[in-house]
Amino acid sequence: MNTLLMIKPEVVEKGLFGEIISIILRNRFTVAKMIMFTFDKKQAERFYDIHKEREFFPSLIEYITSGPVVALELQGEDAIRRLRDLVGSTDPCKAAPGTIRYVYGSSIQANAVHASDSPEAAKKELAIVFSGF
Ligand code: FUP
Repeated sequence: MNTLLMIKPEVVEKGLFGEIISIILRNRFTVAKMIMFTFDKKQAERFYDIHKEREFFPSLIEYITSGPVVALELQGEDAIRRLRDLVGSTDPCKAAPGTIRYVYGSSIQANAVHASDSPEAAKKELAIVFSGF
């Protein structure tokens, strides 16, 4: 099953998304698709709808729509689990050294990247990003 890696606005703004793509390629993922775009509010709310009751939801939507993201559909052996391991914990302060969030994350919200956490999430998130629904 393919998975989604999304490089978040603060990394794109700093011009560091190429470094993250290099890490991905060096870890033997294959890029099936890639796109740069800016979420509109509706699309962002659908993407993060499992969090809609959480207190951080409005702030998360404002953040993720604040500028362009770079999204990649990745394929590879055990891609979903391997990518989650490479990305690290949600909170960069708790992420293991060497993980993408440890190196590039600056807060629990601005945590550099998103990676799908299950086959169902990957299917839904890839459809939103690459097919607009
Ligand atoms: P993850 O699967 O590691 O991306 O983490 P979650 O699904 O738990 O959270 C999704 C996003 O919500 C995070 F990337 C950032 C945001 N978030 C907050 O802003 N505050 C929180 O306390 C938890 C998550």
